[in-house]
Amino acid sequence: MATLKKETLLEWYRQMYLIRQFETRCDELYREKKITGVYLHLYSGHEATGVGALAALTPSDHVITAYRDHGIALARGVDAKPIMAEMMGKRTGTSGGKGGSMHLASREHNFWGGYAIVGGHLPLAAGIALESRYNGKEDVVISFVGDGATNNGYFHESMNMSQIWDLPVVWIIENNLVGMGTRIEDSSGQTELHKRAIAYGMKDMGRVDGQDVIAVYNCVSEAVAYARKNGPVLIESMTYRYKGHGVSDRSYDKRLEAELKEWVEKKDPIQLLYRYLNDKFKNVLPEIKRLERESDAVVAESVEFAINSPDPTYEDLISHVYV
Ligand SMILES: Cc1ncc(C[n+]2csc(CCOP(=O)(O)OP(=O)(O)O)c2C)c(N)n1
Repeated sequence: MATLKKETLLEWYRQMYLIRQFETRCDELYREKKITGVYLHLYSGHEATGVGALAALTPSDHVITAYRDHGIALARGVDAKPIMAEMMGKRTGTSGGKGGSMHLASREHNFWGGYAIVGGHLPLAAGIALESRYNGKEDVVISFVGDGATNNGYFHESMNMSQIWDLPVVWIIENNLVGMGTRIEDSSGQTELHKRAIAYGMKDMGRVDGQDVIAVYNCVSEAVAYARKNGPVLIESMTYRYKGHGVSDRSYDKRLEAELKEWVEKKDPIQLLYRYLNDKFKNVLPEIKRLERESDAVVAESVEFAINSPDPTYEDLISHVYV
């Protein structure tokens, strides 16, 4: 395994810190009713999975995910300003303000969303990979999927088709142990979700510590290289959701407080990388602090931009729609 440069690790730290700050600010803006809508799903706690995985891709590869998509968009390099504007339903948002937080997307970044229907994006991931394979391209698709989606039909159909057609997809299950309020052991007979690969004859990459950005990067890099040449693989990234299912879900299950505390105190992905950087490199702290200040400014500017952006017009409302 190649040794990772200090600059690379600092860049990952910057991205993870930016995502955390962005999500924390979104939470506040929702309470202030500047971001509206029924749901807003925060990525806090999951940062190392998104950042480590996307670091294994090239710009021409593809990314798709479900509704917990803000962190994925940021890790893919989408500018924070149009993301925040989309949260507020503004015209300058990534989807012209018509999608909201669950429907971020950027063609320029080969980032295809952002989907609200659980598992609904999985056939799309297979379709994007089919285009790549059919046209003799080398591009790979990373498709994130929640543990709660692994028992629905979209999941089974997409896994199966991707294997039959040797499609270049890296399926990454983000196992945060719960789908809304249902624990994985109450919804799955087999709780080691990576083992689903066996049923499809697919390469099973096993479990990875989803809080360790380096471990995620190493695992996904190997998976991407395999998928580019051979076909699909399945990875299960073990992670944890720090907030309720969505920000309107304030009733965090009290029974989970001890579990949450344990993950935050012992396995926080940002703290783990912070400690690693400080142990490994001399005098890295000023650089870390500079990145934190810059990221704080990026978030503040994105809020400013979004607040001062115009609402969509009536013409916007009736454009880009089929019917
Ligand atoms: C087809 C469908 N069924 C049910 C829902 C309601 N729903 C939204 S999120 C969710 C739980 C999904 O959990 P998981 O896939 O583990 O993702 P996480 O929220 O943990 O990121 C459910 C049941 C939905 N949006 N779509």
